[in-house]
Amino acid sequence: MTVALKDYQDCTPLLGDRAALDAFYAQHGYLYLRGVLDRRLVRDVATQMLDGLVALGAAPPGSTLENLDIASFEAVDEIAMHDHVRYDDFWQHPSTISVFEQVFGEPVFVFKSTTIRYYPSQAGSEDPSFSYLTPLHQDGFYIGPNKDFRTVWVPLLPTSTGTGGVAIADGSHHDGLREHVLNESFKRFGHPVRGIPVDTMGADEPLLFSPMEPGDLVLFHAFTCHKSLPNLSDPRAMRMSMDTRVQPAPPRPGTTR
Ligand SMILES: O=C(O)CCC(=O)C(=O)O
Repeated sequence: MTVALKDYQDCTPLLGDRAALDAFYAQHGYLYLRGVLDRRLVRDVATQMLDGLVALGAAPPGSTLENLDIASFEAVDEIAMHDHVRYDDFWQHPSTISVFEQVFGEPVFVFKSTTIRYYPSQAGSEDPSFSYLTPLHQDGFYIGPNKDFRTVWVPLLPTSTGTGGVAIADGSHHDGLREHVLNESFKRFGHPVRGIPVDTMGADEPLLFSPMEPGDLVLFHAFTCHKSLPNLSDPRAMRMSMDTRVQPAPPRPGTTR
């Protein structure tokens, strides 16, 4: 039985209202902003990902963003894909930085590391594999030492409950770092990863998910619990997204903030 998840709350109307934006983030541990990124730039990254999948033989030549499909995520050389997708041009673009600075209210530093995700539908698959997805976890468990970064998650193609994406546990950042236990169902570079046992979550921390469009973003706290939702779309559609981490920029030498 699939349980319908509640929607993310749209925080776009709060942009420009510093106190309201900060209050929502402090209470919920995330912000969902719609249509704030330059869609042309997002499409450029999507096209680079498409071109990479074609160049590596995962998708047939002539594939378009509208009909793209691949047989398997795991069969694609993820390291080689990073040579095709110029995500830093996107993250460092003045229009993208300006959105981050509105959210943080100060200059930002964008991490040099990005995860790129190109997940085909596994609807009807006889032997579906979801081990490359993420279990429920906090990025602050994996990344440090500082915990003032926020994860920024961006769809490159429209997402839906079918294609999946990232589900966020509302308000789950409040209790700090949680225990993560080894979970053999999920692997990264062949090794099992740690996750938060789902039954430890509170009733007041519901999982949220909303369909997203290119140009939207969802951003969340280092301690916000979240997990992948699988791509089971039917009709088949690719899930293409990327995520990085952003934090306040360190003050320049000789200056204070
Ligand atoms: O995109 C996903 O499937 C999961 C994202 C995630 O776990 C993360 O950004 O840490």
